[in-house]
Amino acid sequence: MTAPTLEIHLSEEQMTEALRTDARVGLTASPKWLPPKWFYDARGSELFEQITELPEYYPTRTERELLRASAAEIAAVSAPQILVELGSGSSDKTRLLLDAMTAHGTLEQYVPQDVSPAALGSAIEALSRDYPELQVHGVVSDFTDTLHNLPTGGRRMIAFLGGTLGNLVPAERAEFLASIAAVLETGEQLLVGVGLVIDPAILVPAYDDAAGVTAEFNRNVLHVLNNRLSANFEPDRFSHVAYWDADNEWIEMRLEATADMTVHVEDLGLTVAFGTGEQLRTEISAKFTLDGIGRELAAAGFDVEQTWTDADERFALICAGR
Ligand code: AVJ
Repeated sequence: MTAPTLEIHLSEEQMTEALRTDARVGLTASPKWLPPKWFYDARGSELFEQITELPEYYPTRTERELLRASAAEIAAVSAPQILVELGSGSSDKTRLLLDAMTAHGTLEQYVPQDVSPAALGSAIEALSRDYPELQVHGVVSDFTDTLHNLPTGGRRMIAFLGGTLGNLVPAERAEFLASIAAVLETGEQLLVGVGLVIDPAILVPAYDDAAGVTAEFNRNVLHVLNNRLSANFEPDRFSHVAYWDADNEWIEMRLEATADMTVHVEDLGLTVAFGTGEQLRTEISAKFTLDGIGRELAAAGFDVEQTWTDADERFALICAGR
């Protein structure tokens, strides 16, 4: 077995610097907002893993079943030597692809990328134990800048699963998909998993579970600001809001101030006032129609080769080629 390697492309200092910029911009904007990537410190990644087990949170288990049903076909049509996964987290579902691709006999290298060193470190240890023939090389970075350092030396597939594409706003998505298309060569593919537009009665509870795990995950971004930037947020004085924006076809997570508050962010020398009822936007999670995502992929320069959906059409897995 070859020992897994971990490349830190985003050091703790760079990460804090990026958070400083995002916090300065987002907390002084009106309305206030923060990018969703800051949920994922060790505790946030752990809370996200708990979300994936919740009865209301259908995306993970739906995508897992789609991968189970399609992995052999994906391995046969793409036959990659290198699988790069953006936002890999625990890489748990990806094992279905790794199983199929190693059984198919082509896969040599797996390159998971994630913003959380804690999640990635434990994922690569477990993976290289369970896939001794595979070279496992983890990359800690922001997924939007991983593409500059894409591995070469074999046919590649880039997997972007879990509906994470939906955490980008449309303009960011267009730019990101085009940048993936730009680094892939003819015959290489993108495998993308996206949530589909469904009945809000099912969608909203997936982001507002009865046990309150998503609420705690949402408030975790305030703990991250406290820990990394010496802010003094009182997370328990913010309530969790999951709002379905029907026009934009996305879920918005927000944190609502339950009282008038003044928060100090020491590292920024910034004082921020919240009025009672004021909301801070922490995430958008866009849902797609098959036509819509097909158009976005085509605009970026991809050909949709194959699409898999579950029987209830809640989630889609799309294989798009260059
Ligand atoms: C799996 C990261 C895309 O948008 O569904 C889960 C994260 N946010 N519950 C999603 C999330 C709230 C999530 N991603």
